[in-house]
Amino acid sequence: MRKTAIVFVALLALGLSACSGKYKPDAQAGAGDDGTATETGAAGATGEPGVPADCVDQTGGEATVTMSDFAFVPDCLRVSAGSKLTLVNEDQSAHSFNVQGGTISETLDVGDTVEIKSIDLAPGTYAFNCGFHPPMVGTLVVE
Ligand SMILES: [Cu+2]
Repeated sequence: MRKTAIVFVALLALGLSACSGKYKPDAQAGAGDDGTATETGAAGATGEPGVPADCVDQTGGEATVTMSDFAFVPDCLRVSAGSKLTLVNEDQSAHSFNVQGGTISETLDVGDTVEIKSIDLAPGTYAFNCGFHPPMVGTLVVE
């Protein structure tokens, strides 16, 4: 029993040293590659300042924002100017949806759905928020 354990430990030590010997050069090469790729990707993907890279694309003509757990879902969306926007309050509290500039301002009670037939905003990036809950904020990108 004891012999087996010693052999096992010895093999483990050999395995670890072999791994760590190989690991270092690979890790350094990988880090360099990753760093370069990330920088290139970020510059290419996020052309607009203040717009998260994971902003949800809803430019197909119909967009939806849901209010849930005191947050907007999604909290960043891309829409086409003139398209329909549906607001749904699935939360246990009333919320409002106010777009920067005041062109869209809606208050939704619990369970309410509001359809805005046409997003009449010039292309650009607009902040939106809930007037009742300051942490509830989002970004609307109109294309
Ligand atoms: Cu709210």
